[in-house]
Amino acid sequence: MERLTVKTAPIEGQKPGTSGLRKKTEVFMGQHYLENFVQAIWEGIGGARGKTLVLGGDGRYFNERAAQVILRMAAASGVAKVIVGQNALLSTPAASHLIRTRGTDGGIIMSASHNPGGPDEDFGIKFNTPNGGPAPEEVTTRIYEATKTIEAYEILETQDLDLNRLGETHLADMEVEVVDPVADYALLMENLFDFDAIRKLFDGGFTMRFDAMHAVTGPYAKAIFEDILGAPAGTVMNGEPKADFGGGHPDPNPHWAKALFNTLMDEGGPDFGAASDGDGDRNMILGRGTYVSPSDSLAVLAANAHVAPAYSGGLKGVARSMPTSGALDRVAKKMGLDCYETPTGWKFFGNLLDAGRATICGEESFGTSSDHVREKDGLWAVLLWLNILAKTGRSVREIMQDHWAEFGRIFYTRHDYEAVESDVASDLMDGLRARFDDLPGQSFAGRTVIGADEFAYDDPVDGSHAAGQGIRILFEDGGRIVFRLSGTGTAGATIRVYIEDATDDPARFGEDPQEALAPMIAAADEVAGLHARTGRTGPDVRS
Ligand code: G16
Repeated sequence: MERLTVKTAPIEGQKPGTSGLRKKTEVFMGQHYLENFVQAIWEGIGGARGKTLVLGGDGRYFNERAAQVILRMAAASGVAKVIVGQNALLSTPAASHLIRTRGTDGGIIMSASHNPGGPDEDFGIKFNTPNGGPAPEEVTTRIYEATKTIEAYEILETQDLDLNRLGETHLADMEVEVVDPVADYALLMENLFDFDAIRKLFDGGFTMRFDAMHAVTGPYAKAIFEDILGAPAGTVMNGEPKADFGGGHPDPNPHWAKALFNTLMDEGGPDFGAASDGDGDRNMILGRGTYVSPSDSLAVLAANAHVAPAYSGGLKGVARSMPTSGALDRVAKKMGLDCYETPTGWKFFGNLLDAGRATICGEESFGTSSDHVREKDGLWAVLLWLNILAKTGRSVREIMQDHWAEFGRIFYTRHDYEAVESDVASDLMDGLRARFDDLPGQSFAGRTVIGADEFAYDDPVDGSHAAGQGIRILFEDGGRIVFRLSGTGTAGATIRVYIEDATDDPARFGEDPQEALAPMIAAADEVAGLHARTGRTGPDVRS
């Protein structure tokens, strides 16, 4: 085994986005691309020597090859030990859990999350810190700086390791432990929730369909729902992880999980439906004839978490990303809980969770979780819903009706305009910025603006400041439109338009959100010139 120092040069564009570095797979497979970024991670975390790291990914195309390269680079740079999921698989929440329980120095997760996979699709890498959470901006900035000055990287020249064989082995002086990716995580879930109550629910004939979207959650879902909780075989659909996610887009929303969505909208469909994304950190919740928006799901989970053993003592506080609806705030107010508003990106919740200021966090982008890990956790959300259904004996539809009756309803939708030319997207944002002072008092589609600004966040724990986190336009009567450019896309720019409007009128609770929000949707187009500027007649994805 020879240790090589390979000369390289900086490659442009290795700046981590909302969640690590995401690029086209062919870019990642280009000469030195992966190696440069991994070497920059070592620099960004103060060197790799002597560290213990976790490694795993969502199984997309290039996952195992990348793992072999990372292992050889880790060994060459003096890493003491790597704990790697079998066949280089680990869901993001399972990786976060391993990083924490094994007391490691962090981990590398290979995933582009909900983005499609394959040679012509996307790949990604992110570093998580010893608390199990995505690296904060201070660390990703150091990594990015290192990509701009890199001159060489270290790597071992040796054969691939057999990552299918569980147990310990060595790569030069580095210990490699190949672990079952599911076991520790399943145990964690069993400790958080009332599995007996959920088992009884399934014994009583309760029906569920979980769409793993041919992504990493399949083996976790089969083990937990079918083997441990006794749901019938077939409860998990698309449970076989595939390198290209079966040609699909592993994004659990009504658009990309359409087959599941349609099954649940049928009055003869199952009682409960859920889906997860490429790396298992997102979730979509459905009941028969009922779609639960992620913002509502977060609010329902916060309001009812006490039925699960792990949260029976109450919550320390809650948090949501800024574009997420105010449904959570209403719950927090009534329950006397602190409610934090953070920028988009799970990394911003880390300090609040570590400091014990929040127990449950969530985002409109189908992410919810608690302080049991430092990532969002798709199966956690599904299991908490199951625990609530089991304990209350109510259906998903009834739970939503009860919730709105108690807290009022906030209609919510997100419209995404994908692969817009970057210049067009930034002009649109700049155009709005230039009008912050003029907008208040003006009316759009019959709704009057009362305020406009750009969200910035001061972390209450470490005082760090994050500016430019989304443009907010507030309307009278509680309506809000947020414009933001996605930080996870890999082609052009994605303009996200988040639209919400509140009602306390019970006669309106049953309305379809797209219809209820029609005036606000029109206002969003009018105020930003969305269609005129982008040349589109509507969004690519509505969720
Ligand atoms: C990541 C982040 C989330 C964020 C989402 C969308 O999720 O972890 O916090 O909400 O991206 O970000 P953007 O709006 O910038 O595209 P995931 O599931 O892709 O890792």
